[in-house]
Parts: sequence; C-alpha cells; structure tokens
Amino acid sequence: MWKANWKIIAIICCFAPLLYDSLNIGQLVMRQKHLSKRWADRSLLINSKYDNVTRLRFEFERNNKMKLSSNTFDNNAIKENLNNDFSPLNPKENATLLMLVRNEEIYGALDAMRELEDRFNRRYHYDWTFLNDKPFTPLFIKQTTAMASGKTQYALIPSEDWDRPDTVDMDKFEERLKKMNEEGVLYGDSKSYRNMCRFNSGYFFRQKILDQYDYYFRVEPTVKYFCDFPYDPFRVMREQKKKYGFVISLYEYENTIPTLWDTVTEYITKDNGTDIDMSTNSYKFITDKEILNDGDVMHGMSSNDYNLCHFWSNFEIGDLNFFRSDKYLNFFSHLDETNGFYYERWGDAPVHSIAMALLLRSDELIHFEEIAYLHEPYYTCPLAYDMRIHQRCRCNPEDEFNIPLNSFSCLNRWWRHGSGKYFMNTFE
Ligand SMILES: Nc1nc2c(ncn2[C@@H]2O[C@H](COP(=O)(O)OP(=O)(O)OP(=O)(O)O)[C@@H](O)[C@H]2O)c(=O)[nH]1
Ligand SMILES: *[C@@H]1O[C@H](CO)[C@@H](O)[C@H](O)[C@H]1NC(C)=O
Ligand SMILES: *[C@@H]1O[C@H](CO)[C@@H](O)[C@H](O)[C@H]1NC(C)=O
Ligand SMILES: *[C@@H]1O[C@H](CO)[C@@H](O)[C@H](O)[C@H]1NC(C)=O
Ligand SMILES: [Mg+2]
Repeated sequence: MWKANWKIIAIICCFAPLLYDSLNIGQLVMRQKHLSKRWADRSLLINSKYDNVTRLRFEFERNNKMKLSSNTFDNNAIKENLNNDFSPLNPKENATLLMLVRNEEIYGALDAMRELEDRFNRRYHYDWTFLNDKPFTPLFIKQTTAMASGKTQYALIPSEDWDRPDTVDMDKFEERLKKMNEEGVLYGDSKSYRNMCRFNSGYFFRQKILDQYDYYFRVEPTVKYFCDFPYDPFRVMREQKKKYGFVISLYEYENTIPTLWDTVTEYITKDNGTDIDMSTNSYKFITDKEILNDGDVMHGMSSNDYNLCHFWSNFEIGDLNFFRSDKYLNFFSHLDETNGFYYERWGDAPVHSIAMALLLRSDELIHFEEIAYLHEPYYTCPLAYDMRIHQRCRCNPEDEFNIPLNSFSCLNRWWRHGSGKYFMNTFE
C-alpha cells in the first residue's frame, strides 16, 4: 500500500509539469489554428486572384489521381496514365523543345532529354528540335530519337547564321581575344563560343525548322530537372500571354560586356519611346543597384547603370514570334553592328535579358518558380516543403548553390521590380 501510494505521488509530481505544459500547448494549437485559418484564407484569396492556373492544376494532380513513377519502364502504365490523366486536359501547344548541341555532346544530351522526358515531356510528347553548325551523325540521330517521346527533327545551321561576319576586323579580333584571355575572362579566347552566343542572341529563331512553332523551350546537354512539372509551361505561356519565361537570374561578369550597356543606351535614345515603354517595362529590374543584402556589395556593382542582372538563358521558354518581330530584330541589329559579340564576349543571356526588360511589359515575363533546374554549378529547388513533396523533388533546398535566396541571385530584384510575386502584406 505504502509503496503504491508513493508511486502515485511520484507520478503526479512528475507529470504535473507536463500536464500544465499540455494545457499551454492546447492553447497554442488553438491560436495556431486560428492563425493558420487566417493565412489559409488569405492564401486562397491570393490564389484565386492571381494564381489559378498553377494551383488548380496542382490541386487536380494532388487530389484526383494517383501518379505513377516517372522512371517506370512499364509501357502500359505510362499509356494508361497518359490516356486517363493528362492528355485530354492538355491538348499540345504549338511548341518545341530545342537543343543546340555538338555531336560529341551526345551523352550529355541524352541525360538532359531523359530528365525532361521523365519530369515533363513523357506526358505531352512535344517535338524535339536539334540544331548544329555541323551535320549530326547517324548515331546522334538514332540515340536521341530513341530517347524522345515526341517527334525528333534535326537541322544544320547555315554558315551565314553561325560564322563570324566579314565585317569583323581580324587583327583587332585576334588582339582582343589575346587580351581577354590574359585578363582571365571566361571563354575569353574562344572563337566558337562567340559564334554560339551571337547565334543564340540573333539567329536561332530564324532557323526555318522553327517557323512552324510559336514557342520553344531551350535545353542544354547535362542539365537536370529535379521535380515533376506541375503544369505544362507552354500552356501557361499561351494562356497568360507570356513572352519569356525563366527560372534563374544571376549577375553577369562585367569583363565580358564592357561596352554592351553603352550600346544599349544609344539604342534607347535612338528608339525615343517607340518600342521601349519605360512605364510598363522592367527597366528598374536591370538598373536597381540598391544594396538589398550583404552579397550585393560584391555582386551587381558595375561601372555604369546596368546592375548586371540577367536571366540565365540556358533555361528559357520563349515566344518565337516576339524574337521574329521587328522590335527584337532592330534591337539585335543595333548591337550586332558594333561587332561586340566578337571584340568582347557578349553572352546571349544579358542580350536576351536586356531586350526582354526593355521591350516587353513586365507582366509578359514569367518566373517559373515551380520548375526545379540545374545547370552546373547552380540550381533552383523550391523552398516550399509542400511543393517538394507534391512534385516529388529530389533536390536539397538548403545548399549554397540553390539560387533563389542566394546573394548572387537577382531574384530579389525581380520580386521587387518585375511581376509575378505577391506578398501577403500587399493584401492586408
Ligand atoms: N553545335 C554547336 N553547339 C554549341 C557550340 N558551342 C556551344 N554549343 C551549345 O550551346 C549551348 C551553350 O554552350 P555551353 O558550352 O553549354 O556554354 P555555357 O552554358 O555558357 O557554359 P558551360 O558552363 O560550359 O555549360 C549548349 O547547348 C552547347 O551544346 C558549338 O560550337 N556548336
Ligand atoms: C479561381 O478559382 C477559384 C476556385 O475555383 C474561383 O472561385 C475563382 O473565381 C477563380 N478566379 C479567377 C480569377 O478565375
Ligand atoms: C504554329 O505557329 C506557327 C508560327 O506562328 C504558325 O505558322 C502555325 O500555323 C501554327 N500551327 C498551328 C497548328 O496553329
Ligand atoms: C522624341 O519623341 C518626342 C515625343 O514623342 C518628340 O517630341 C521628339 O521630337 C522626338 N525626338 C526625336 C529626336 O525624334
Ligand atoms: Mg551550358
């Protein structure tokens, strides 16, 4: 008896604090529930106002269907998934996946194809278009065709769209290459890299094989996609009237583009408000130099008004009709006439980005935050846990090379000056 009483006392003593805590926890949970409901209500409101396409697709996939593993090799399972699930909802858009690639990059090309097929294209079967300045080998054609769930097609780039124009002064060119190499400029002495950058800036969209499409999705060898696509980005582009989509934005190396901004400034003056509407475009995104975090002291500091922010163009989804328009063609010719692609080492990323920031309304650009993507060494992985679960991501969000909140990312400036990000407090 005596012993038993002690036990009871002991139990009461030990558990009393816990009991007390659990009452407190109960209150906390109540409070939390109340708060959660408030935020949930706000989220719903914001979703319904601004985010319907994305979220509704998301909800559909989450609640209505079990998804099969992407890496299954069971043909019937894949077909069933396609027939019952995605296809009827999503008639294909007028679009192609597009890869500029060399024959010797075949295995990297296959890696990237497998990645994109598993996470997106196996459900849609978009065409794959391959471009090369040299003829593709039969083996390249065979292997990439086997990997694609859609039709494949291959085109040889005409020399006049790829090679260095005659207007480039050879002595000056060689001397500049030597100098840039000595200065340690990335790809500073590469001639082929310059052809590639100029081609991607001004010629890819002129290839005949692309005339039949409205949209392209650029893919490079060895890139990876870490999560299921929760929607067809082409469809989002069309429905939301977007002209350019990106996932990563970084600061450019200024030593590759010493006179690019001066050339752009000349164009802005020459245009005199005809194509460039400063009241609706994203000029602020590429010129805002306010220090937003510690990293900005090191990144984005340049000798002119351009803050070096650009969309990382190895991933891009774009409207070909925009590139084919006089607006873009005039802008490109103005840059190209200086031969800056050769005397310096202008990348297609800053060229595309500056064009988009000047010539488009900011609401014609889209940041695809649900698409997780790696091009060495940087990647983007959704920070939202829920998103990572539902899209079956395999990336680590907490890593210095995950770009979104990193100091060398320009996303903070995009959120500030671009469009597409809404914060809760905007609606309080
Ligand atoms: N056909 C062809 N494709 C090229 C050539 N140079 C580059 N490319 C392609 O152009 C794209 C960009 O080239 P990359 O070498 O990846 O350049 P980058 O992404 O700036 O640099 P990395 O960090 O090396 O990836 C890739 O899709 C390449 O396969 C070339 O000389 N011929
Ligand atoms: C978005 O979806 C919600 C829920 O289905 C609906 O009530 C709302 O009207 C939609 N909003 C728009 C702008 O389409
Ligand atoms: C696709 O887009 C191209 C280029 O705009 C156009 O010529 C073609 O007719 C379109 N095809 C379809 C099926 O709409
Ligand atoms: C520039 O545009 C303004 C207003 O449209 C016009 O008054 C001015 O004459 C134009 N300047 C030049 C150099 O064309
Ligand atoms: Mg690359």
